[in-house]
Amino acid sequence: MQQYLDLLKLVKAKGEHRSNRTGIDTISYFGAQSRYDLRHGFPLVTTKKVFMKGITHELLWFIAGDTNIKYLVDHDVKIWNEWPYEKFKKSSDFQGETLAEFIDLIKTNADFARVHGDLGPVYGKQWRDFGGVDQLKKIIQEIKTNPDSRRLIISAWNPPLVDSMALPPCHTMFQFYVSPDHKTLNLQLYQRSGDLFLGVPFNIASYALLLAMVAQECNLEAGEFIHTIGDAHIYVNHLEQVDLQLTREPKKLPTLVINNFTSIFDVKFEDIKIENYDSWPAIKGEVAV
Ligand code: THF
Repeated sequence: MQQYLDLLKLVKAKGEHRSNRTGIDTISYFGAQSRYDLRHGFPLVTTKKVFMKGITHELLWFIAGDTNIKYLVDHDVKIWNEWPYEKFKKSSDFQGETLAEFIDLIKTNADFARVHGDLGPVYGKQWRDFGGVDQLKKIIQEIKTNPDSRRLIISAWNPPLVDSMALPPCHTMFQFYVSPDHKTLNLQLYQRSGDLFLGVPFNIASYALLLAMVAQECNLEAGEFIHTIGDAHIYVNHLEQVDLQLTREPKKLPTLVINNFTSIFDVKFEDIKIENYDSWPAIKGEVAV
């Protein structure tokens, strides 16, 4: 995964210091593109340990059309916890609960989870029901029947609904491209904003897994994942972690194995395996909310 290290280096070298809504400044570079060929291995960052379990659950949660963090919480995936908690703190039900107490309520109280665990019409909703359109089903059908199409697009950016989402989508739209010989499937993502240290390793692995699953669904080989990022940034409180990563030599990429595949719509978590993942140790970093 030299490409990921090159991206970190590019932003450090050419980025500009910029402020934003979170209060933690970034070094930002506008308009970056990286390419990952799945035929060379599964693109899971090796210069720190990446939590693939969380990535897999999150993707299955998107595909299911779910927007409530309860599924993630029940599977001990914490990456979305802060956003509903921020919403809850502003609600009339808030009585000074800590984040841990809030998450415990989501786990144990179904009514509470229904009301306070929802993120609004985020990714899952838009992929499966964008104003009544099941984009994922429709595009898979198009790939199968009209592979030369240049309209194989799925958008999570729904302007009338953006303000009712807990967080407007970062990965806003993606497009598939089938090779001229109709053998290989490629995917390009346009991500409006990318937190290079925390989010981007998740995003790369997530879309690579999505590409692999859609390819399998369509009887195609998974080719390139092309990652285009608008505001590609490093939070200033992640600079030390980034420098540590840049001292580490990338390791050989792992391989993805999906067992018992029948359809992308009923893949089980247990059937998705990353084999031979050899990584450097984890590196902690605070998420800006
Ligand atoms: N907001 C910010 N500031 N950064 C993001 O990456 C981000 N996301 C999603 C929505 N808003 C964001 C949430 N995705 C982690 C990883 C992905 C996230 C949020 C947080 C994270 O903290 N990862 C740690 C710990 C993982 C764990 O063990 O729980 C890590 O070390 O990877 C981008 O989509």
